[in-house]
Amino acid sequence: MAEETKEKVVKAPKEKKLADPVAASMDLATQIMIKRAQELGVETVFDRAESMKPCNIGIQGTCCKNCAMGPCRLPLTKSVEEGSDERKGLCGATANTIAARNFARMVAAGASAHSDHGRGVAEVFMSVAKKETNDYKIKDPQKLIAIAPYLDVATTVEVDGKTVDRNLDEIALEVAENALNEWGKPSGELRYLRRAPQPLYERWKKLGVLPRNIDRETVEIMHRTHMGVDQDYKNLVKQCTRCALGDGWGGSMLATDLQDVMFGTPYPLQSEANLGIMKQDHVNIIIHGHEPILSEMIVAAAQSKEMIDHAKSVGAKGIQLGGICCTGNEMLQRHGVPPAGTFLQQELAIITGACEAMVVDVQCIFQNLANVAKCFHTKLITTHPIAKMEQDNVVHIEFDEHHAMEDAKRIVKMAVDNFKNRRAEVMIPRQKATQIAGFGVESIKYHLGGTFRGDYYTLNDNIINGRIRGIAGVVGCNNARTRHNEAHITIVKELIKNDVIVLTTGCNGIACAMEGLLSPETAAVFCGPGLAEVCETVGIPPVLHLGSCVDNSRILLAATEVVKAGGLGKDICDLPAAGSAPEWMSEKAISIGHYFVTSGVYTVFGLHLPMSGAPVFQDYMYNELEKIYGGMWDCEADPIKHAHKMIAHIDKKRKALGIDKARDRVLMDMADRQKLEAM
Ligand code: BF8
Repeated sequence: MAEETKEKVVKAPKEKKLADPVAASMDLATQIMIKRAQELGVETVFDRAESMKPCNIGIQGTCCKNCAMGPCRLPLTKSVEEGSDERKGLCGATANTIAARNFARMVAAGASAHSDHGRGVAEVFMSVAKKETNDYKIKDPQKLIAIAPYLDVATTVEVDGKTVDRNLDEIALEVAENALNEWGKPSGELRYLRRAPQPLYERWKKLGVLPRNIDRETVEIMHRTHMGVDQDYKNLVKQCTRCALGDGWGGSMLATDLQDVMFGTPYPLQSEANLGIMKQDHVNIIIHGHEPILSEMIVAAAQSKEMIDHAKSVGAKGIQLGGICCTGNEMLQRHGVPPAGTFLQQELAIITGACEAMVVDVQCIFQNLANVAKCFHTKLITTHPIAKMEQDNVVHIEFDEHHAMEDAKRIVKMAVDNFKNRRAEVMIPRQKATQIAGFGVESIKYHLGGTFRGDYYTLNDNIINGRIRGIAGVVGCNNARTRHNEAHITIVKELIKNDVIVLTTGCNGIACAMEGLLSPETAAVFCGPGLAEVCETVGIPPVLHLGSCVDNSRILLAATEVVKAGGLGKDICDLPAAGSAPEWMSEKAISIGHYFVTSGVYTVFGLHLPMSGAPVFQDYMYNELEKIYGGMWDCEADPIKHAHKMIAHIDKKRKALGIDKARDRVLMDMADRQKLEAM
């Protein structure tokens, strides 16, 4: 090629496509900030989603890169669709094996993220039990006593023939030891599995899928998916089950419980949500990530007189904290700190020009935050030894439970000192909504329980009489491949319109809050008549926010309580219930989905699932699993169809329970009633 032509090629870069703000998000604040970013020439995930398209074979789940003879790519072909599948990798691996291996590795990564978070919490809890730290304490001794028996820790002792309460410090130490053991004990099975309904536990036992310890199951997935090991997709799925159950009923559940013991069990409180929570005249600190070990201390430091006085001394009116992702949910449910947005809004919080510091720990953190922060005065602070960033404008302040308050104050002070350095014109969108959050197994018991007839009696009674058609768990991420929040909101609205009560966590919870669906007033506007009546009587929103993604364990336990309260079958798979992750993107969502499915829940994901390239494997996941576990996977990108698949499943379960007639009565309109009266 002539030199001149070469020059031309280099000098003519393709113009970058920009996102259309309205097509990218249904949320007005987000649209405003995408536009603002584009005016300032700051690139965001929404723009990148325009210029880079996903790999068509990866999406199908049939690209194998587990050895250096590959990557071997096995896209769907016409002959496969016609029933003849000759596709093989170099080693002979079939599309089913490849898709199952890829799926298994996603489960392992997702379960590891939740469970390593849980381990970190358990380690801090051990420091508390050993009294090695003054910064963290046991805030909820009642919860400690409630969970101790599930970890085989006695709460009473016999003294002189009398039963007396055991010393709380002793209980804490033993709980810490037994909890930490769950990650690596050499024999036995996870203790928390016995919290599941008895028939479910027995089914897992019979199938040989009881997790032995949390870490072992992820290591075994990595072994089995190594080149030349497990080549039977059904056997791989079995190991996925062990690993995912070790997440839901293990690492995640332990994280939730020990966080509640140390930081307090959430109870309903009022707050707000969306970027409009940031304040022009305040020092704004955004905490992003997942572990409340960090955010608990930052909340305490930011509320200290010392730091508030310091903020005033630099000309600010105070300190405004806001959360992104699940740290946002953790701070919300225990302190009422408002989330500034979901996963897809993380860059936008900095683009307001009013973010003095963004403090991050682990999971769901864009590396591009560093590039965005460079365009503003924002200090981007990493805090976790396992999650650093390579860019040189990122500050690393390692957070350690032994001097947690000192670290937190250092971080808050850095943010306050940065207030005077604001460069760009501040532009905070006004949009924010009021929300009631902080629900959990305990508070549902309080609001929807009955004193005399069983803990979840009122809830069960209203499901049986048909005012509430069923229960949906709608959870999970945003994904830049689909319009931000649209599927979340459409599905949730369709469910409550059809009298299905929704339990939410993660970014779905934040999306619902931003849209105003987490307020009791919503019931009259969006719910069907039965659900509206219950919500108005009890004074709850139709969408109950149960916290972060590790708190999906609260949904498992809430479902177990519903089973225990009676009248709706003997197992989770008997309940008129379904799960959904409308805009999933994370490997954690796959682990969550699989522990829901294998706990008996029909679970529908939005967008696509990486198994469409292996139809036999996909059929096993979508259809055969129901015969084994009572729950199965499904995928539906259209949000209305997605909601109606869930409702159809709920109706199927109502019919099997013989309560479908009750539902018919509730659905009678005025004309039907008049007809009855005339008879
Ligand atoms: O763990 S919902 S985008 S923030 S992964 Fe991440 Fe998904 Fe949000 Fe919380 Ni969960």
